[in-house]
Amino acid sequence: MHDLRAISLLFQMRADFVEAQPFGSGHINDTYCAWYDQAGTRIRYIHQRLNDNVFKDPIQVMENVDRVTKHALNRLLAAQHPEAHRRTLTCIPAWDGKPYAIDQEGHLWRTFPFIERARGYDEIQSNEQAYQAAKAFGEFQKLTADLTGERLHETIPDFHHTAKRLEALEIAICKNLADRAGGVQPEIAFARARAADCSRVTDLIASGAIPERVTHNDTKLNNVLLDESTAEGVCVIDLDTTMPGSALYDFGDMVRTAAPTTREDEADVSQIGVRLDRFEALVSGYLSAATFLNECERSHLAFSGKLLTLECGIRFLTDYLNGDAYFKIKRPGHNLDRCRNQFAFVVKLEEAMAEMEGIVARY
Ligand code: ADP
Ligand code: GN1
Ligand code: MG
Repeated sequence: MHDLRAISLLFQMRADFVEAQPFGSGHINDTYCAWYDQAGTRIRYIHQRLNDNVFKDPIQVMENVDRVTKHALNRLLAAQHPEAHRRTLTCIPAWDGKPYAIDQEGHLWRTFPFIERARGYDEIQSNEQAYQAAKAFGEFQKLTADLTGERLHETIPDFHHTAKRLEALEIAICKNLADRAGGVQPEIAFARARAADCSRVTDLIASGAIPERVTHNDTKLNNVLLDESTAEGVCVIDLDTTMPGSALYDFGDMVRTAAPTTREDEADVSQIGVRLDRFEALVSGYLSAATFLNECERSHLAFSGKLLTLECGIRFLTDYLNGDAYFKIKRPGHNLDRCRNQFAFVVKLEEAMAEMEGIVARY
């Protein structure tokens, strides 16, 4: 727990700090919800310490976030949206006017108004949620498509280069830093057997068949806040990886997180299956907004779910072998449970692939 009162003083809050608690279930940043007293009314903000082990250049991350959020707000204000400030993150400036502040230890913090009457879900509850989440991420891609100016920074180079993720796994196996490789031979074999899948999308991008687009790149279900009463997608959050990528990375990660029957760390893999009704809701919601996709992208939507799940499983396995240095864990073996869960879901997706492709073809 950091000293949030001290952090709050770094920003132009215009309200009095009351208290703060750790918040949310993100795997990367340190997130706090802080209550303030603003002239007698309680309001809350999110304070976040960016993970600078994951993001090697935090200021570049904030340059991207600032550009994207200002662009979104300008669009909403131009359209006279009655809830413009609820529909996008907005960075509260620090005293020097920058959208972030650096603490005494040199770590970067940012502050966002808390998006009220909305929430993110670690586990999906309805097809309507899947539809709305996918529509919101599709609309986000539409919004970022007309960002003007320089190319966004690549905040994590090769983030979704799945073949390079497999190479990183091979390096982790060789180094065997935590002496765990002996216990995960079936998982290693599982990943290696799918090497050809790993390079499929990057090859299509290299050949020009699939265009580079500005994408979110971390479209897990809890990175979009849905309205508590209507389920409408209110605000896309966690913009740290918004950068050039492929639409397939975004759709694939929605499938990974919104189409399984369990959450991503369920250890009982016999519980895991594909909800085809959820998948259909994702396709329908996403395509209602992402009207810009080309034929090659459309024909890989079903495959993208398998690819992103495989990639995430490879990343969890790599982190397990490296001694849990990247993802936050809540119990010993957590990354291995996550890896086994993802690989079990890959198997289920492989079994359902023809049906999923049939669903996409119907839209
Ligand atoms: P991480 O990269 O660690 O996943 P996120 O930016 O996704 O960090 O934030 C973690 C969680 O905090 C989110 O899943 C969401 O529940 C919550 N959260 C983040 N920003 C806001 C906000 N502006 N309003 C309400 N909740 C938020
Ligand atoms: C991380 O930050 P969060 O928890 O939304 C990770 C994603 C993974 C996801 C797996 C920057 O997402 O890439 O898919 O965990 N984010 C980063 O749950 O690595
Ligand atoms: Mg997140």
